[in-house]
Amino acid sequence: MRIKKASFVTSIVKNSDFPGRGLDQIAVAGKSNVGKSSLINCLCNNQKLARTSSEPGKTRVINIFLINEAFHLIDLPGYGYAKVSKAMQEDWGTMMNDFLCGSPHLKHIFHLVDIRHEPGQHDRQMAEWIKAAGLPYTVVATKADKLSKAQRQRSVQLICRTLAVQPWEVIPFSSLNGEGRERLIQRIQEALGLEEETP
Ligand SMILES: Nc1nc2c(ncn2[C@@H]2O[C@H](COP(=O)(O)OP(=O)(O)O)[C@@H](O)[C@H]2O)c(=O)[nH]1
Ligand SMILES: [Mg+2]
Repeated sequence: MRIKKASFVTSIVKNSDFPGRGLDQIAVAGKSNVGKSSLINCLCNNQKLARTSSEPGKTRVINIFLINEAFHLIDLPGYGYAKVSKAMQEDWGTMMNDFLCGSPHLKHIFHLVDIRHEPGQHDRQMAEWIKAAGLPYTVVATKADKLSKAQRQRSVQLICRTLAVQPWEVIPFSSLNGEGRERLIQRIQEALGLEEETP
């Protein structure tokens, strides 16, 4: 599959606010600042599509993008930002669970974690919710460009242990140099049951 066309559709607070024309959905979840918007821009080859920020914690809405007129790519609100109040953290939990359990069109989740850090409490929580909802997922280890090959291997092992996932469920990724991009597109293709394109 090639991503030929990508556009912003809308921002919502609950999935039920978005009829979505019955199109399949692929969602991107992870901590604030982990690189969700950058990943969406990298997949779509459009640096201006999703707004990225060096200041974490800004996105409290679900942003929806339409890809190839065929499916929706969904930028979920980031979590784990220290300055957010307890009430807001709880809102996040409700929002996430509504989303994960309430969308029959949701086909796959990319769960992003920073390759440099051990996944934290919120990451573990998110992983549990995804598994509990029975959704197919891929753990994406972002900012892979920041580590050497050897460091990276150790990090992926730590991520696997902390989130209780298998190494083949983790894809190292860099939005800076595009590493892992093809594998993610492959995952999307499989999740949507699309045919391989003949060149
Ligand atoms: N080196 C590097 N920086 C990245 C990568 N992905 C995101 N960033 C930076 O991390 C910051 C947060 O990225 P953003 O996509 O806004 O994160 P979000 O809050 O999860 O949407 C920005 O300053 C990005 O430039 C990556 O793969 N490599
Ligand atoms: Mg973002």
